[in-house]
Amino acid sequence: MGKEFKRHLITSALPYANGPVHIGHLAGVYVPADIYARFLRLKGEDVLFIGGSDEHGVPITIKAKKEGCTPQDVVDKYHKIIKDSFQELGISFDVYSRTSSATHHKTAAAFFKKLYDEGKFVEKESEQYYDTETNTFLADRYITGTCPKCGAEGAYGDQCEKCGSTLSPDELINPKSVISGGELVKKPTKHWYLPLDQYEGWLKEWILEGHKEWKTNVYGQCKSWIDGGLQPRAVSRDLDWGVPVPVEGAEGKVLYVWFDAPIGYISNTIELLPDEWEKWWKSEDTKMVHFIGKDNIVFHCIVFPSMLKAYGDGFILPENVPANEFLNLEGDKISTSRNWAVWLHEYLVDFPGKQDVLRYVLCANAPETKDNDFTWKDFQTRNNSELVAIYGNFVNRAVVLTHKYFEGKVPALGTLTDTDKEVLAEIPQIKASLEHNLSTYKFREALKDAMNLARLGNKYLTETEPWKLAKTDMERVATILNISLQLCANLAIAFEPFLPFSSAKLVNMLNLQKIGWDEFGGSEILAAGHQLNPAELLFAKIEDAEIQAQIDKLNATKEANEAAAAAAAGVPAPLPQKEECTFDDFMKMDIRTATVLEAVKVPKTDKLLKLTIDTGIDTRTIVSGIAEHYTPEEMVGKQICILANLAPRKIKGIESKGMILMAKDESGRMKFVTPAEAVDNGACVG
Ligand code: B3M
Ligand code: ZN
Repeated sequence: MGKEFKRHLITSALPYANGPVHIGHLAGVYVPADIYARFLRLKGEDVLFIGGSDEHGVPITIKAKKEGCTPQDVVDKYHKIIKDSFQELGISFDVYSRTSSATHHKTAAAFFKKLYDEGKFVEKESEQYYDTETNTFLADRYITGTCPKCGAEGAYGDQCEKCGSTLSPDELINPKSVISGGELVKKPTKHWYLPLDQYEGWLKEWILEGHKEWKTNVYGQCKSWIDGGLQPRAVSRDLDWGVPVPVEGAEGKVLYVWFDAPIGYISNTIELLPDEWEKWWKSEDTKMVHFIGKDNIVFHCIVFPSMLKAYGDGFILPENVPANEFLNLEGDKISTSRNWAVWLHEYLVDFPGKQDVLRYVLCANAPETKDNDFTWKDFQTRNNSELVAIYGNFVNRAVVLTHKYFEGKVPALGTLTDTDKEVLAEIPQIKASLEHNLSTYKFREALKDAMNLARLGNKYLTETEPWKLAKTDMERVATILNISLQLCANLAIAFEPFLPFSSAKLVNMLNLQKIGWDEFGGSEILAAGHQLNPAELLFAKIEDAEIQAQIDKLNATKEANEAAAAAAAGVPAPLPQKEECTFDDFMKMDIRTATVLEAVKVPKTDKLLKLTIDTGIDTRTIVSGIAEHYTPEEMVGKQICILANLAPRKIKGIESKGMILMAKDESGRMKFVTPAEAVDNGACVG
C-alpha cells in the first residue's frame, strides 16, 4: 500500500508569457494536470493546483525588442491571453499568477540569498561576450555568427537553427551582437553556480533508487543526465530583465530564468495562501506532482530538487513528474516561430462551446510515452463518431425516452434480466480501472475506460430496444430506462475530470445536486420518481466545412512560411494562382507541339527573336521575348509547345501567330515546356 497523503500539491509548467498557448502545451501539460486535479477533488481530496506565467528570460526580451516595447508590455499582453484562455478551457487552477509579481521577486530573491549566505553557490568569474555599443553582456541568444558545423550564417550562441547543432558562443565564427550588429569583445564577469555535481550521489539515491516507478521517458532522461556527470549550473545572468541578484556588487545581474521560474510555484502558493503555504510545501504528508513537457525534465527532476535540497528547511520533493512527450500538428513539429500551431485562444473563437471536444481529442491523443500527432480530420472523427454517436447519443435517447414514457421521472426498477445484471456489474469494474489509470497518470487509458462506460450504455439500449416494447411491456421499458439513467449518472462522474462542461450539462439534465467519486459505480444514484430536467444535446456534429477552414488556415501558414523562406533565400515567391477558369475555357486553347526551323534576332530590339515554326499544321512566324535567354543558334531544331490558336498580333511590324510556352525558374531564367520525349509536330497538348 502506498504512503498515505493528507493533501495534493499539483504544479504545471509555467508557460513563457511571450506568446499564447497552443495544443502542444495543452496535450503535454495542462489537460493531464487538470484531469488529475479534478479527479482528486471528486474523490474529496485536499488539492492545490498551481499555475502561472513564466515572465523572465531572454526570449521575452527579444520579443520586446522586436515589437519595440518593454518586456513588461510583452508579459502583460500574453499573461492575460494565456490566463483567460486557460480559464475558458476549464483548466481549474486554484491560483494562476506570474513571476513578474512582487511576491515572486521577493520570494525568489530570498531563496537565492539564503543559499548565497550559506555558501551553497560556487562563485566564478569568466570571460563573456560584451557589446560595446549597448554596453551590455550578451546572453547566448543575443550572439550570432557563422555556424562552425554547417557554415550557415545567422547561427545563435546557443544553437544553429539550420543544422540544429547545440553551440556555445565561443564556437561561433565571426560572432556579432544581435542587438547592435556590432563587433563583440570579451570582458570578465562574475556569476554564481549551483554545484549540481555535489548532489549527484543524493540524486542517484532519491531518483534512480527511490523512484523506479517514474515513467520510463522521465526515469531514463534522469539516469542519462546523472550517469553523464552533472556540472555546476549558472544561476545568474547579465540581463536587465528578471529578478535582480540580491548581492552587493551584482548590479546588472538577474537570476537565471530557470532558477527563478520553479520558485514561481512557491510564490504563487504564497500569493494564494500567505498564512498556510508552508503546510503545502513543507509537510511530508503533502504529495507533490509536477506536470511538464519532456524538455523540462532536467529542471524539475534534477535542478529544482537540488535547489530545494540545498535550501533545506523541510521543503518536500516531487513524488512524481509524469512528463509527456511532444504533440505534432498534421505531421509537422508545432512551432511558435513558424506559426505552425493551433492556438488555444483562436480555437475558442472558431469552436465556441466545444472546449470538451478539444480536451477529449488532446487526451485521447496525448503523447504520454511517445510524440504523437494532431490532425483536424481525427478531431472531427472523434467528435462525430465517439462523442456524438456514442456518449451523446446514449444519454439523449435515455433522457428523451424517459420524458416520452414517464414524464421525465426516473421509472421504478422491475425484475432484472441476466443482461441487466451484467451491465450493472460492469460499472464498478470500469470504475476500478478508471481510478487505477487516473492514479497512475495513464490518462489516455482512463479516458478509454470512461468511453467504455458510454459504449456499454449505448449497446444496452440498442440491444434492448425499449421503444419497441412500449406497447407491450412498460415494466420492462421502466427497468431498461432506470438502468440507462443510472449509467448516465455514472457517466457524469466518470467524465467530469476529462469533459467538465458536458458533465455539468448532464448533471443539470439529470437534476443532480452534486456528484462525487463515492457515488460512482452505484446503480441507485437516481431514485425512482426523481424528476429529470429537459433533454439537451451534449455534443454537436462538426461539419467538413469547419474542418476544411482550419486546414486551409494551416495551408496558408505553410505557404506564407515557404514564401518567407524563399524570400530569405533570395528566391522570388511563386506568383499566386490566377482566377479559376472553366473546363470549357481550357478547351478553347489549342496547344500543340512544334519545331523551330529558323531563328533571327529582331533588329533594334534586345529581347525579341523572330522564329519560323513548323507546327505540324503549317509553317508560321512567332515573335518571342527570349533573346536574353537563348541565341538564335540555340533555337534551331528545338521541339517546343505553342499556343497555336492565339489571335495573330503585330510585334515590331512582324505578324506573330501564336505563343511559345515557357517556364521561369527561381533565378528568373526562361525554360521551354517540351514533351519528355520527341513527338510529331502538331500533337495536341491537353
Ligand atoms: N517556462 C516553459 C517551457 O519550457 C517554462 C516552464 C517553467 S516551469 C517552472 O516551455
Ligand atoms: Zn549549423
